Amino acid sequence: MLSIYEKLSQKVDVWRAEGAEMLKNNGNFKVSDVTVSQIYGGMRGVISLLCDTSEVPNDKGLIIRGTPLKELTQKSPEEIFYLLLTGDLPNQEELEEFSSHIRNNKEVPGYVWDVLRALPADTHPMVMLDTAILCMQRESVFAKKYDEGMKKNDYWKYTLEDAFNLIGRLPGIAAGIYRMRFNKGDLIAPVADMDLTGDYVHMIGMEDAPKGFYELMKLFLVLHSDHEAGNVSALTTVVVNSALSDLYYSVSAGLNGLAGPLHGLANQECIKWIVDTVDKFNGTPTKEQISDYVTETLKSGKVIPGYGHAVLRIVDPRFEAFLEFGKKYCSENPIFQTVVQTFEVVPDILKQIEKIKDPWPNVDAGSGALLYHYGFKELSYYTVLFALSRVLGLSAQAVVNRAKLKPITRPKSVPYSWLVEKVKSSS
Ligand code: CMX
Repeated sequence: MLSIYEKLSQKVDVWRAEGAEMLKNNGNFKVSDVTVSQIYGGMRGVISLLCDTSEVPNDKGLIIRGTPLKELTQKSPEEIFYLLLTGDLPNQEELEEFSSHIRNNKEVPGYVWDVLRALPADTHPMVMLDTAILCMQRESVFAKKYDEGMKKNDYWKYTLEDAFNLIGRLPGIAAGIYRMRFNKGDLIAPVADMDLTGDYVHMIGMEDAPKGFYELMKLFLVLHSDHEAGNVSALTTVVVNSALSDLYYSVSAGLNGLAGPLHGLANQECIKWIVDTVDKFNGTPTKEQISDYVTETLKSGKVIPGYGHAVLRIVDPRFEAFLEFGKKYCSENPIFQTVVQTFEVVPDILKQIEKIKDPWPNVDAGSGALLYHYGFKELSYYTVLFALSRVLGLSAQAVVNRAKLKPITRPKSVPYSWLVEKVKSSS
């Protein structure tokens, strides 16, 4: 059996040879044109990044290393991280060796808790998470080795070492934030040989939660793990990491983007909207009532959270996976029933609004109701869970990018006057 470092070393040689060959033979091959609307429209659809960990075709949804998400929902986050990194699922021996790197890094340094305790009591949990990650930068092995003059060829190894440190510690940090921020009692220490999901459930103090909670957490950590490189959190991480800012700097930066309401915070916004609907109508609302509330929300200038996507043009398979889970474990719950009813109502309304390109639910439309069912009612915490999972993809992308010797990211910007001249001169 090869260790993860040996396995990746072999892959890295192949990836570099492939990249060199591609550049040598096709360096000037034109892949896409960019229109003025794309420049104005947040670079939507501009193909300009290479990302092998996952792809998101608009008619299929998330595919991780060539395998559609639907075939991966029973896997553990450790297996998914291995797959994201290497392109293969691990066998039992490989998984054991790989997981040991995560397990050996569970201990959260005391100064992290001191920093978090010093923050104002009403600090958003995402600020706590990003601050905790950033303050551990002093421990980056990559930064230390860089100072010592490591070779470019080795960047990926120390990025991976930082990734193991970060991913090993994050369940404890995320659990600690939950207990601290919402007055749930003392911090709970990790258990040395527990898997990532089990230890997280243990450390938030929910080991006695009703049947299905462990499975939900495992599913949650798998479904949010990666979504190619163009989304706000991934792109930010890619850009910051390309400056050779280590993983602590880059992941913390990326997660600040995840904290926006149009991105990861949508799970918090969505469950708020669903709970408000149930409160307003004293129980599971009828379809007519939901329809009225959707109209009211749109009229007030707000978006319907959990619906629409910058890339997808179908029901997000991640939403479908959550829906399936909910039907199995909490079909009688009024909050979950409202999610189901909303799904039956909202797409038809959004389809009538011409400017909306995707009327379908995304991952954030269903996740919150399931957490809520298990008594996890601290809504502002939900994006932390998204982050706990997304760090797998952000880290894997960084390791692969360093393995492929990618240079610093530096697209070109132009002023308005340049556009005017360009358009004029071509007419
Ligand atoms: N409700 C109301 N209006 C919506 C909408 C929704 N759910 N989805 C899109 N629109 C609007 C946009 O706000 C935009 O309006 P303006 O032109 O007036 O600004 C217009 O329709 C066109 O948008 P689009 O091209 O269809 O979608 P974008 O690529 O610009 O945006 C997204 C994508 C996700 C930001 C948008 O659909 C949205 O705001 N959805 C609600 C928030 C949400 O669920 N975000 C989570 C996405 C998944 C994730 O990253 O976690």
